Amino acid sequence: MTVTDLLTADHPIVVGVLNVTPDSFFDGGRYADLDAAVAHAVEVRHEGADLVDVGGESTRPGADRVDAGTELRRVLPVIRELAALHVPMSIDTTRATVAAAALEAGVSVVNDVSGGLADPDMARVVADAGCPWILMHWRGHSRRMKELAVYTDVVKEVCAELSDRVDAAVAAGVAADRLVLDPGLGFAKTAEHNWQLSAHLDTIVALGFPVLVGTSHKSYLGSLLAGPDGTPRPVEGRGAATVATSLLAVAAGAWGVRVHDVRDTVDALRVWQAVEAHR
Ligand code: PMM
Repeated sequence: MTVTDLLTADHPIVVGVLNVTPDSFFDGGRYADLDAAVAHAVEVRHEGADLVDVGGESTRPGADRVDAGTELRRVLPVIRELAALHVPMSIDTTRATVAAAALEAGVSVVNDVSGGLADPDMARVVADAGCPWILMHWRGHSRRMKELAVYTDVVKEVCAELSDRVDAAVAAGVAADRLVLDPGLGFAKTAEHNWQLSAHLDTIVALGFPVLVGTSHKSYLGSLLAGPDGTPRPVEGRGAATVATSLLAVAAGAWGVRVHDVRDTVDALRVWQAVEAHR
């Protein structure tokens, strides 16, 4: 499947997460070793991931930034090996230099959690490459995320802020049919904001762009599933909730979902597709 086909696919897109970081909240440290990272990406591809999203900087709330050199040293060896194995990839970065090097090394999609806000050069890199650009809703880097979670009407504001990012991307020369929008669940959002956005995902879908949703193992699922003493469900125990939120997102019109548990998500989406085929 070419990248263009990916954006117009007639099945829900599954993006498998590969964080080559020591400190991501779920898979941090697991794939720091090159062989482990490559093996995991090949596995999630076999499980049905349409894209493997390679990231070299943790975006968990409160995380400190790493420099571009560190990010590149983490992601480039993995990207080069996976490109040789023809694994389709996106690069999860907010830096234009990292995106450019990753595109050069073989990724075909840029996943920018800042929606182009963090680096003024990102739009030019994407426009020059002509590649798809996932614009996530974002209000600031991880350190400041919590204080930025203030909304009067979260659905309206996220739609308006995403539309601003679309306008900026198009003004910078990026083709509108290359854009994917993402509400950015967990990024400058409280649990209540995440649930509001999930409940009104159709409003974001109505903006007319493919919509990607990432709920995988995020902390609001841990809060929802807290035990009787209020202790959040640990990250490893949030798999079924991730499948549920991902399935609901697709049923509400999402183009794709970004998950760690690719096999379970693909299975659930196959069930959904079988039912849809009988409507
Ligand atoms: N979430 C994370 C990282 N990158 N990208 C997009 N487009 N959407 C997301 O929701 C998203 C993302 C944080 O999760 P991780 O630490 O498990 O990668």
